[in-house]
Amino acid sequence: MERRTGVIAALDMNGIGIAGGIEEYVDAFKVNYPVVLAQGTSVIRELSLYRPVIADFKIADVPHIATRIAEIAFENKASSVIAHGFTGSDSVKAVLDVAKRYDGEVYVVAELSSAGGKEFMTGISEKIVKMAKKLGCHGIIAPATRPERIKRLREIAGEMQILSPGVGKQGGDAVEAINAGADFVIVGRSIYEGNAVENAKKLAERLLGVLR
Ligand code: BMP
Repeated sequence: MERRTGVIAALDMNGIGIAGGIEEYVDAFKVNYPVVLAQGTSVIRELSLYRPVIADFKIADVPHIATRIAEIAFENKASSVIAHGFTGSDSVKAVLDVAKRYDGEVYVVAELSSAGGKEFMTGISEKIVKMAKKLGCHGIIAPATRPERIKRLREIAGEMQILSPGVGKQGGDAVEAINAGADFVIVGRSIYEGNAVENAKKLAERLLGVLR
């Protein structure tokens, strides 16, 4: 994904309602189940007119179902999808095969930013990143709440991009995440709660100085 500001806006509650005006400060929009289940897949198409859209369906199913989920995302003009990696390589490869047909990208969750992410996922995330790299995925999702994990996972990820959620409300800091090795931060509530345009602008300006 092309980087300008390093900010990915997570439009979790209201797709189109929030997007207006923030597009110049973000590199992509990320949509998630709450917004797609409530507003329909057309929200992906509409947002894609302004910025690339990451369909965050955290795909975690057997390969033929993973394939179909990815197809629906790309058919609706997503530029990339997020898949889980704990499913194993067959499901991730199925998603990647679909992405290739659409010239799209696949990002794989290494470990969740929430406290529960440490219970199981920290223990397997390095293996997940190795698998994602071997398969030729475009990037991984690593937690801004634990910059030391971003640093460690960066050593394994090599050239893959790191997208890092958990900034703001979850306790992580955008600059710390970038300095630890993330390429982008994924930010939801700290943008869309309050004045979204002002919040996105401030964040983009803050990151300007630290993007490598
Ligand atoms: P917020 O900035 O409001 O905490 O939202 C974070 C966003 O990033 C949500 O869309 C959530 O699904 C996503 N996310 C996360 O918080 N942690 C992860 O490990 C992976 C995610 O995709």
